[in-house]
Amino acid sequence: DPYSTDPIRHPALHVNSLKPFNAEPPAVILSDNYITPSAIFFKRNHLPVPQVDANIYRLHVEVLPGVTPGVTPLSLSLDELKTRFPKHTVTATLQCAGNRRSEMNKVKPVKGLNWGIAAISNATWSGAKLKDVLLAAGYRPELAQLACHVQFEGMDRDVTGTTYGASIPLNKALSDDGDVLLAYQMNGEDLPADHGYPVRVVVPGIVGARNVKWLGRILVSQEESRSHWQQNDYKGFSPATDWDTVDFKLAPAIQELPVQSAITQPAEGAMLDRRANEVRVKGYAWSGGGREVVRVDVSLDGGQTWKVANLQSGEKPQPGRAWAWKLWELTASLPPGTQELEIVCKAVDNSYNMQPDTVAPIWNLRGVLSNAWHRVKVTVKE
Ligand code: MTE
Ligand code: MO
Repeated sequence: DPYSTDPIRHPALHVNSLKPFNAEPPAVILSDNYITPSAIFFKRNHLPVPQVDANIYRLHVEVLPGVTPGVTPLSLSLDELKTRFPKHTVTATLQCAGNRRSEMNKVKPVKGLNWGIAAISNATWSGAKLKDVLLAAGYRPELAQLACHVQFEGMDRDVTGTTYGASIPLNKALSDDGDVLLAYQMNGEDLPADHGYPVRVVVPGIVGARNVKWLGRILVSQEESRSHWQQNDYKGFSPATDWDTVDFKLAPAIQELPVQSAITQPAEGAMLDRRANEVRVKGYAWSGGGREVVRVDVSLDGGQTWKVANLQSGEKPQPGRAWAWKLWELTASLPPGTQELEIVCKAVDNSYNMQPDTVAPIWNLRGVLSNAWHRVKVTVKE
């Protein structure tokens, strides 16, 4: 059993799949902490967790091999990665493209893990800047004509020996404001096995799938990663596209994610006590590409009337670098005479992107990019 060496996990996690291990924390506890404790941070593995010996670990970096004669591939030990490059720390939210897939599944069945609203978490990551490592590996601005992408290869393998892989645009990797890290720490400690020990890529503002764990190799190239997950998965399609007509070549790989928010408290089906007179609604909001969430609207009547939620005040992010989620809350008086409330939330980012009101128009066969208004039905007990 290739999974027999997988690490032990926190018992509170809701498991979507055991082998490979995929799990999310209970939604009600997700908003208890701005920084998600690593033990309950959602876990999304496609393959068995590889056992990596940090003492013999090497990170291989190649810039346009075959195109740039004279540039020798760089090979770094973990220690060299830690000591040769300045250490940077970034707080960034990771979200799986399949977060909230279960809501799409209710409209019409989709293929994929049936994630609830908690395939998203927020952590503090520390490591070397990818840009610094690429420069050390021989990248020079003159090569910008030839190179377009940075590919990442994981050390996790399927039965045929194929590794997990993904790529991002080279611009994102080279941008001083892109904050792409080769992270060796999560929340101030060594990366846990499930999160990519000893090194993972953290690409703030970009879909989880490109944040490659157990990083073994980096390749600056003319092409995107040839991996299944870059080419034939993690792409969005029209609701009209089905498995008979889908052509994965026609859609771009998901990179920046759209604006998102969800209600973590109260839970679906909760019973509220009329005598309490009020209801406290909590949740998270986030947008991709470093766009900052500037407002969250909450409705108690299915979207007919709205109130503005309080966004947790934190450090003001620099423009274009809002990598972390915002937790929000609203305490509202219970409307008189109603036994059932439909609580709804929707977020707005600083490009005034907003979430669509319903799921059906954004439904897609793979169940990705599920970001419709989040709706929670609760009852009021007299
Ligand atoms: N990297 C490797 N090597 N193998 C994987 O299976 N899964 C990806 C990404 N990086 C994956 C990977 C996906 S789809 C997501 S959403 C994130 O890791 C999840 O990161 P986490 O498990 O740290 O939450
Ligand atoms: Mo994912």
